[in-house]
Amino acid sequence: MSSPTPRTRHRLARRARIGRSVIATVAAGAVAGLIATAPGAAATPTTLEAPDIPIANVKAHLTEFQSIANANGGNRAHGRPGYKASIDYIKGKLDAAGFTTTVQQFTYNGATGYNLIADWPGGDANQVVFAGAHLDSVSSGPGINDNGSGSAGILETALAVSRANLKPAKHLRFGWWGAEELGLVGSKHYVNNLPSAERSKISGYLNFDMIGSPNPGYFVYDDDPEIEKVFKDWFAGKNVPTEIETEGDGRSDHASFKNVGIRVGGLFTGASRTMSSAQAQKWGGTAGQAFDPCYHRSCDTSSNISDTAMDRNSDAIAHAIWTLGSAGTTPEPDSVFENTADVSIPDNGAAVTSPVEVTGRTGNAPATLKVAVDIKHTWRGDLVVDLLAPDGTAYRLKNSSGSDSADNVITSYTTDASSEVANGTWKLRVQDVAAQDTGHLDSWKLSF
Ligand code: DTR
Ligand code: CA
Ligand code: ZN
Ligand code: ZN
Repeated sequence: MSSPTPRTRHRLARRARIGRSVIATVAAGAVAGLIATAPGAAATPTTLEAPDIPIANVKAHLTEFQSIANANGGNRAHGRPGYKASIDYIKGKLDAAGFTTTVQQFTYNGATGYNLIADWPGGDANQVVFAGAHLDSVSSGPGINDNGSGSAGILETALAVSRANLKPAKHLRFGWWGAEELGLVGSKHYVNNLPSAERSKISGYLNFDMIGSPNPGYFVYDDDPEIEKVFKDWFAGKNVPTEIETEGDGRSDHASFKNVGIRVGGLFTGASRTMSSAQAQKWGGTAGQAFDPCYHRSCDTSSNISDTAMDRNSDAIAHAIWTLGSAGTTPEPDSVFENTADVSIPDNGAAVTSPVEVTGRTGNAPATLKVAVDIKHTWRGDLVVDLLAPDGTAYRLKNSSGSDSADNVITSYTTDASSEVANGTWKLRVQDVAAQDTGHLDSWKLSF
């Protein structure tokens, strides 16, 4: 292959590169691949539409909470039998639906309290989308709106996840808290006992406390802007105006998560404050009346619910779970698998390879697998470059070209590797197919 007079390459003896605490020794094709990974990425961004949450199912849970209160002294308060019966009801539904459930006990005011945590198997364990609601009532009543409504809304959403056999990119977790009415006791206990490494995996906590008020307002927490937007956009799509929840932070369990730096959001339909005439105009409620006139009273029963508000908010919860659970809503840094060891490329000779070991991925490689190469070589037209999948399948990245006399191949390719299992030993194969002009592979990396 005619080529300019090859420059003599005074290549300094390149010591093996020390990269990210692993030393790779230089040898053609027999290199211990260097693995450098950033926190895990998610799978291909897919946001499926959430299903409608059947309001009849939600109401059935509220009816059950009412029955439990009726059978247990009229309430479901911390330390009372009605609370534990509520936990057992929800746990039974979730165990039957395939969730991994955990009951976390704590003691407060001399009584045993319970948190119920339910994990939907699968998804990126490093990105947890968490929906929660307190399950306890005050001792003066059954607490159907406060907070059977939030508890039922996330329960039916969890059951919808199971019915759909959803496989979100991120990991889904649901929580029902004890003793919120006594000072966010259960959720504080959970967060305080969660190692910081586990806290950092929670990409967002969504709180639902009073979402079925009989004279409802539609309030969206104005904490994390991304979570807020997911809710506001959904309501806007339903032509339901929303307002920012202004009853102040600290008023419910999201505060336990926010206080340790976790992004939070949520929905609220109002408590003892009264609806203004402007609000009544936009929401069709009753001006001058409290959003929930039975707040913390014995009349907070299953008739103390707006079915419209309960339905809308349950569907909004499902939308948020489906949306935030998919990839792409909070872009994560790519997982990068890199080998920086130099490999000499014999002039007009045999192909050489350089491996990387991909680990920790689930499923197949993406349809847009990024391959970045850095090859120092005069007259790059001599070179053919392939990506070899763990099963040996070759993906051609670069053909040789007699006319391409420029130096070096420092570029990125994207290839559809979606038919390949992600984990395993991937290789870059480089061959110089023309005499004269030589070079070496400097480094290469795969980004998922
Ligand atoms: N503290 C909640 C009711 C409540 C009052 N303001 C807000 C704001 C946001 C969520 C909930 C609330 C309770 O009594 O459970
Ligand atoms: Ca619905
Ligand atoms: Zn309350
Ligand atoms: Zn509440």
